[in-house]
Amino acid sequence: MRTQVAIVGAGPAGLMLSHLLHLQGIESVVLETRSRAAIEATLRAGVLEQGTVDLLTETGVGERLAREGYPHHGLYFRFDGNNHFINIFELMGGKTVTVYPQHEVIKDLVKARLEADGDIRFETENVRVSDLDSNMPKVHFRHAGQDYELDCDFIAGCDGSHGVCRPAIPANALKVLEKVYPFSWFGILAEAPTVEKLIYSYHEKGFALVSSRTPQIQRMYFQVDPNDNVNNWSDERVWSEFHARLDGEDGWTFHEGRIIKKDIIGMRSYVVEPMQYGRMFLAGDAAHIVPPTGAKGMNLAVADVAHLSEGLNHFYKTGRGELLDAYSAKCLRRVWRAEHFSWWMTSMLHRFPEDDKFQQRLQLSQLRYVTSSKAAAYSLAENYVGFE
Ligand code: RFL
Ligand code: PHB
Repeated sequence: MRTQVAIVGAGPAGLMLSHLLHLQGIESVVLETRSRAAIEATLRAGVLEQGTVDLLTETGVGERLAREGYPHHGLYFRFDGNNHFINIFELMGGKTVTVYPQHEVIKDLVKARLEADGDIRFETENVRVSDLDSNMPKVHFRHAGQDYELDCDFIAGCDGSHGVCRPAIPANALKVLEKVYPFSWFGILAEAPTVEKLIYSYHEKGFALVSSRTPQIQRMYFQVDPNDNVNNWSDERVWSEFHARLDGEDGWTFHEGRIIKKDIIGMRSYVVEPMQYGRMFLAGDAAHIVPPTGAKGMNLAVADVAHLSEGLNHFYKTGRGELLDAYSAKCLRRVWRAEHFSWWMTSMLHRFPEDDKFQQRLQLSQLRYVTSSKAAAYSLAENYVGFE
């Protein structure tokens, strides 16, 4: 088998890359270990930056997003028992974020690829990459009971944080930079009427977040110990924890409803440098992880593959590799901005085990500053909406 670009992983990075390459007349094959039903049902991100929305729209996969997505004109920070609004839309002159679940983006991209006769192999096994520093790298895999060797010009490692591409790079060719946070997020999905804004809450008992998926499905999180277990949390205990952290003197509260999912999400930052080895390029979570506080992960994945597709297009049009050579450095500038923003949001909003009253006063002072200074709010808004 042969193709121009072999793409490992059908997450937002892999599918969007395949879609962008197709629009430029470049052939690709996407290999995915899970089934179509599984990738279309996995609950992940919710918040899309303006640039992500624009790219999906400009490339013809934004129709349902325009109909079913929820542009959020701002966000609330909740502290001192009150909500404090940051009007992102106004600060950014009309740019904003949109809530549209990641698995809906996946459905739209899979549909677009299959309608264009794109080659996506679901449920592949034993995926392995080789010959990365030659001009003809290979991907080996098993599909529907048969073993294949896929020759290609380039490999895109879009296989997430637990994939096979990054570990195939010799350790001495990569720098790994990592930070693990001393807490996790306990997340729920509940059938309850949602508030139309995101609410990031700081409380002595710890961080909480109110988000949504649809007007009737609420997504909420609160900070827990990283060793905690979903089974420790009955529905009653979950709601009472949300009330303890969210109820305040302003009388604002949220709706309770039937809890349809509970999960615990680890919090870490991780970056590999460079995002390339020979003819293999890493994109998305395969190259970097951010804690979810800044809502950046999927947006970074999409930004990476936009650069990668430009580099590949330039290569096939001109035979020159300078944009591909610049790929890693270009992506890493944005990645580190997002790493910093996510770390900053996380540090401002969570309780750390070593916190003392001094630290808490600093966090509150920062929150008051961000919600009362136009300069500070502007800085937050331009990062939240996506900083180039
Ligand atoms: P993915 O989505 O993990 O996709 C990788 C795909 O590769 C497959 N795979 C393999 N395929 C073939 N061979 C192998 N050996 C393979 N190994 C793995 C996997 O099955 C999978 O289908 O990576 P990608 O494409 O880089 O996308 C990254 C995003 O999924 C991730 O960054 C976001 O979900 C992060 N994130 C958020 N990002 C945002 O931009 N906005 C948000 O609001 C936001 N909220 C979140 C989030 C992530 C969360 N969790 C669960 C970590 C909220 C949460 C709770
Ligand atoms: C979500 O809706 O899942 C979500 C929203 C904002 C974040 C993280 C996750 O910062």
